Amino acid sequence: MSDPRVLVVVPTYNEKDNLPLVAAGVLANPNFRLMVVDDGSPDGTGAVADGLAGKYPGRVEVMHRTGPRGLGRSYIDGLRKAIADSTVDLVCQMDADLSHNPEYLPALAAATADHDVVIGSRYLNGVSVVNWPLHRIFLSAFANRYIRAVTSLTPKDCTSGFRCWRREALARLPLDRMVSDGYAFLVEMLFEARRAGCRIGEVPIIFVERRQGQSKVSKAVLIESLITPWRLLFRKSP
Ligand SMILES: Nc1nc2c(ncn2[C@@H]2O[C@H](COP(=O)(O)OP(=O)(O)OP(=O)(O)O)[C@@H](O)[C@H]2O)c(=O)[nH]1
Ligand SMILES: [Mg+2]
Repeated sequence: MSDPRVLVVVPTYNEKDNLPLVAAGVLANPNFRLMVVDDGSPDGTGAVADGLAGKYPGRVEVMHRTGPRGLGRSYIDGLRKAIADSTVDLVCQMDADLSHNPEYLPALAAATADHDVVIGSRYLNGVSVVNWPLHRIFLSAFANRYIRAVTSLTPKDCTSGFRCWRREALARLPLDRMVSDGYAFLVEMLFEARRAGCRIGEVPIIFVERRQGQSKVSKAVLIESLITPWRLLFRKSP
């Protein structure tokens, strides 16, 4: 695929200061477009996204969600729309808090030449995470070992939200039966990707902890990520 057309889907909740920087990084690549999926952020991120749509005509679309918020829900809505867009070859997903440097996007996109989904991975060469307290590194490293042990998924970083999919591979996932909403949603996507026969690859990234804005990691999300691998394992194929 020479010069693939790429749509980058970014879920946002209270990221008004980070989003313009992410947009500039994404749109520095000529064939890239951005879809912001905002969950009615109280800090006005939705309006900032609308402003970016005006600043970059035809290259930024904004989905304003209402009703219950959630990372998984937002991804399902955004990715459905991306899958239906036949002008798109590759669909990327990434966080809006600058932990995922947009400069890695071309490398992720290039690696889809021989993979259906490519993960921007923190754990390929040891641990490449900047500014995380030690307990957070242990938690994430443990979570990944646990997930791989239970599900026998092979990627080193199953909870990374930085990914690039071939659109037609993404279209094979049964998004309508996905059940989880936090990080677990990301694991569930990989689980279903493997089941759908997708070739999963990884490229190394350096992950930098957010500098602005607040973390949304809750106890409920952590508990969900402990339970979900087992749920997936015992879920029958369609
Ligand atoms: N639409 C939407 N986006 C969300 C929601 N929760 C988090 N996000 C976004 O999802 C991405 C990842 O969330 P983060 O809060 O950064 O999660 P994290 O990286 O585990 O935690 P931090 O340590 O705070 O960075 C960011 O772009 C958030 O703005 C939500 O409920 N709805
Ligand atoms: Mg983050």
